[in-house]
Order: sequence, then structure tokens, then C-alpha cells
Amino acid sequence: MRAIVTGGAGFIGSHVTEELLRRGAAVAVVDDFSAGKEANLAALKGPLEVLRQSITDLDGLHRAFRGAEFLFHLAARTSVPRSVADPVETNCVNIDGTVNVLVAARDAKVRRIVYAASSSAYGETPTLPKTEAMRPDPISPYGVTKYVGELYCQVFGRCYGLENASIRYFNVFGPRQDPSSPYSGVLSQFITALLEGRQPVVFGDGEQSRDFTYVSNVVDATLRAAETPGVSGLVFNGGTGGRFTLNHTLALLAKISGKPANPKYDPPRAGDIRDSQADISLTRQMLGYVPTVDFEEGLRRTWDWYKSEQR
Ligand code: UD2
Repeated sequence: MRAIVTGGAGFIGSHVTEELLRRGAAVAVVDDFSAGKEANLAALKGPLEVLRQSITDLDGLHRAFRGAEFLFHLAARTSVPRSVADPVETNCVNIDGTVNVLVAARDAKVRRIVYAASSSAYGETPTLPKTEAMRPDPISPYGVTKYVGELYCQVFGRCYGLENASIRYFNVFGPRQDPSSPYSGVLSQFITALLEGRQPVVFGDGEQSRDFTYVSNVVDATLRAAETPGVSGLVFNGGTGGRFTLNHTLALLAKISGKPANPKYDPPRAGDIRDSQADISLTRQMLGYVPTVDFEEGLRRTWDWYKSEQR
């Protein structure tokens, strides 16, 4: 099997790449290294090709995708606040880039594309947990772009017969998540703050909640979306079904690390959702997905990884 992973040098993409290699696939990573890192791929073993290539360049994608059977599309400008600060850039990469990926996948006769969608598509829809049947109502430019990507995948299925499935990732965390940007995921920020003896910063009152999902769970859901027959055109939640506040998360981290969390509270961020939680019944039923690493275990593994990186 030859698989392409766009964004394969990034946090989640490198874990998808690692698992594909472990299962015997030949993998080509397509990444412009704007957020991806060589270091994320350094320890991976197997037939891996790394192509420095932006998804905003259609000709380059046509060359890169030749001979590909499966395509995992994870390349994106992530981050809600970055999209609020620069909606044009987020739109250009996440929507124009995704259309390029779909055109090149169609022309390369890829068997199926799996798209990394986002829980941000739900916005502030009042009901929890979120089911895929709810009408999306994003409240940030980032959420709009990730939702439009799903629609484009489905439309490429209808218009050109390109098989597709989308997994809406719910606040994924784990080893290799880059903590260094102000736009980095909250758990990478909290953990490195504690390790470096800094105060973690909480935007808002800390009572907002997320379905924090350890990365191996979404990797499993993503590969199932590629290999399960009869799911083309569908969208699945990739979460755990749980929900934890930031305050509770800091208490857990204090317990794991043995260090007091002592957070600093700043004003809330624009575009932020209050609560997020996945209903994973459909993913369970149609893909046979069961999350195997729970939040606390995931936090422990993640803490251990950042600690080992510090040395
Ligand atoms: C959104 C999506 C997520 C993924 C991600 C990609 C939702 C519910 N989730 O994550 O699925 O697509 O975007 O970027 O839309 N925070 C702090 N201190 C910090 C950093 C963040 O308090 O140092 C807060 C932040 O204000 C927010 C929460 O932590 O309330 C989570 O923020 P995040 O950036 O980790 O993820 P989020 O929910 O925007």
C-alpha cells in the first residue's frame, strides 16, 4: 500500500505516518515544514519518503501524489486565535489548499482520502455531547475552514467518485505537540510551563471544557476510516466521549507532576468555544472505534515524553 500523509511532519500527522509504517505501508509525507519538523520523523523506521511541498502548489501535488492509493490530509493552519488574527492565511491554506489536495488526489486516482476535520465545526451548538447529525455552526474562521474542507471532500465524492471520509478531531494531545508558539494546544503549554517552573496561563475562568483526546485514539479512528468499506462521504467524531475543564486538568497535572499548578488567569480568547464533548456512537458503530487511552493515562504519557525531551 502506498499512502500519502499531508502534514505528515506535524504532530498528529507524524503519528499517523508512524502507524502506517508500522503496518507495512510505504509512506510519502507531504509537508512544507511551516509547523512540521524533521525531528518528528527522525525515529521512524520503514519505507518513508519526505517531500517538502506546500498544499498551496497544485503542480507540486500532482507530482507528489503519483501512484498513491490512500491519502491522509492533515496539512492545515491550525489554531482558532491564529485564524481570528489572520483569516485570509487560514482560508488560503485550509480551503484553497484542500481543494488542491482533492484535485490532485482525483487526478492521481487515489482510492480514498481521509480528511482531518475538527470539532470546531460544531461551534456553540447548545447540546452536549455533539453528534454528527447536528447542524454545524462554527464561531471562528478556523472552524469555518475545517467544515468547508469536509463539504469539499463530500462534493468530490459526488462529482468525481473520489471516496472520502472525515474525522472531526476533538482537542488532540500527546507527544510531539509543539509547545513553542502562542497558538500551541493548551496541554502542551500547561505541561511545558510546569516543567520549566513557569505559571500556566488560563484564558477565562478555566471552567471551559474539552474532550481532550490522546493522539493514539485519533490515529486509530483515522486508519479505520481508510480501511472500512461503505463509509464514503461520512463524517465521524474522533474524541473520547468525555469532557474535562481546564481547572480539573491542571489539578490532574499537579498530581502527576507533584508540582503545584498555580495558574494565572487572563481574559478569555476571541473565537473560543465554551464546552466541547464528542458523542462517539457513530464512530464506534460504523468504524468499530473504541478509544483505548483515557485522559489521565494520556496525560501521564504526555508528561513523561515532555520530561524526557527536556534532558
Ligand atoms: C480547537 C478545536 C480542536 C482543534 C484545534 C486546532 C474546539 C472545541 N476544538 O481547539 O479540535 O481543531 O482547535 O488548533 O474548537 N487556553 C488556555 N491557555 C493556553 C492555551 C489555551 O487557557 O495557554 C485555553 C483556550 O482559550 C481554550 C482552551 O484552552 O479555551 C483550549 O485551547 P486550544 O488552543 O488548546 O484548543 P481549541 O479548543 O481552540
